[in-house]
Amino acid sequence: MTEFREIADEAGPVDGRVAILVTRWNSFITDSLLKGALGALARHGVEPDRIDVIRLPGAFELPIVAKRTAATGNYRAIIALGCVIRGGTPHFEYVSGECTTGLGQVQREVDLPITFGILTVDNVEQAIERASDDPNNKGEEAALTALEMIRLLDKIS
Ligand code: INI
Repeated sequence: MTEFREIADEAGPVDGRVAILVTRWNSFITDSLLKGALGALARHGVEPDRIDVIRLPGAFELPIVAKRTAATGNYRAIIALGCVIRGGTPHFEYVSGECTTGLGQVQREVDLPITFGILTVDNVEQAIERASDDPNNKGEEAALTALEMIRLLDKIS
C-alpha cells in the first residue's frame, strides 16, 4: 500500500496578532458576532493585547479594509464580520456579492487567512439565530477557523 503523509490541524496555541474587521451596518447583529469572536479567541489563549478591532461602514467596504489591514504585515489572520439583510431590491446581491468575491480575491492576493463571518440572510430573525450566544454564532466560527487556518498554513509550509 502506498504510504501517504497526512497534514491536518491539531489544536494548540497560536502566536502573533489577529485583526477583527466589524461593520457598523446592522451593528445590533455585528456586535454579537464580535462578542462571539472575542470569546472564542479568549478561550484559545489569544490575549486582548494581540487583537485589534477595526470598525468600518458596511460589507461593501470589507475587501479594501481587509487588503490594507493585511498589507501592514502585522497580522496572522483577519476575521471579517458583517451582516447583509435582504431587502426588496437587488441591492442585497450587489453588496453581498462584492463582499464575498472581494474578500476571496484579497485572501488569495495577500496569502493570509481571511475568515468569513458575514451573515447574508433574508430577515432579521435569521440574523439573530446566527449571532446568538451559543455555538451557532458565526463570529465564533470565523474566529475558530482563523486559528485553525494559522496552524494549518504553518504546518503546510
Ligand atoms: N451594508 C451592510 O453591511 N449590510 C446591509 O444590509 C446593507 N444594506 O442593506 O444596504 C449594507 N449596505 C451598505 C454598503 O455595504 C456600503 O456601506 C454602502 O453602499 C456605501 O458604499
